[in-house]
Amino acid sequence: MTAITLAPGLTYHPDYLDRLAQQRLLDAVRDVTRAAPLFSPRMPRTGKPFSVRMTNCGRLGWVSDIDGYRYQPTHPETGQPWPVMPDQVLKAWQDLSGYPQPPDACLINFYEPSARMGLHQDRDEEEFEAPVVSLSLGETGLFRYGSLDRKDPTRSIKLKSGDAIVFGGPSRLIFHGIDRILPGTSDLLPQGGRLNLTLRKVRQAL
Ligand code: MD3
Ligand code: FE
Repeated sequence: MTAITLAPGLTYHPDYLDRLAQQRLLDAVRDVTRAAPLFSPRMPRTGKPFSVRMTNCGRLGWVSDIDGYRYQPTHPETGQPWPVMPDQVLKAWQDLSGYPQPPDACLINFYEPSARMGLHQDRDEEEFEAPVVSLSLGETGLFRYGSLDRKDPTRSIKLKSGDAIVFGGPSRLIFHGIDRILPGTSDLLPQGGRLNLTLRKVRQAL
């Protein structure tokens, strides 16, 4: 399979999942959202809702509310443990991460056509030696990434349904975000929108 190095530690795998694998992953995501419904995370301090809705699977899930960002073992609204990570997700991690332990968390972001995610760093994890693996489904997202300094110039790439991207090593803490969703770019999700799964090792191995 083709892997394109965009920067040290940043590899892009276009069309990593074929259409059948995308459909199977979508079915697995639907199973997760039935048990752990999408919720609207809120900005710390202000309580303003994100435009992206989220859920998680795996032993830990990322949540955000007025008290802050954190990983926790239960859904913020149902109080239930997160569903187990689907086998397909674990297999993608084994294949792409080069990391010896399984991920602790799989954050599932759902973008309606008008949703976006501002430029940020992912640093709520304790383990930065492990990469973050991202899988995209549905409509194309215009993804922007920069460097370790917010003020540095950025580049953009389109993440389309089935694409995978891995951020490790010197790219693990780069600024990144989703500027917008490109409408009409996929028929995988009948109602449109985009799903992104990010697989993470959160806790350091003992
Ligand atoms: C670079 N998600 O959930 S995926 C996020 O498409 C997030 O939903 C975006 O940023 C999305 O935090 C971007 C690509 C991505 C994911 C994790 C990263 C890029 C990353 C972690 C470190 C550096
Ligand atoms: Fe992020």
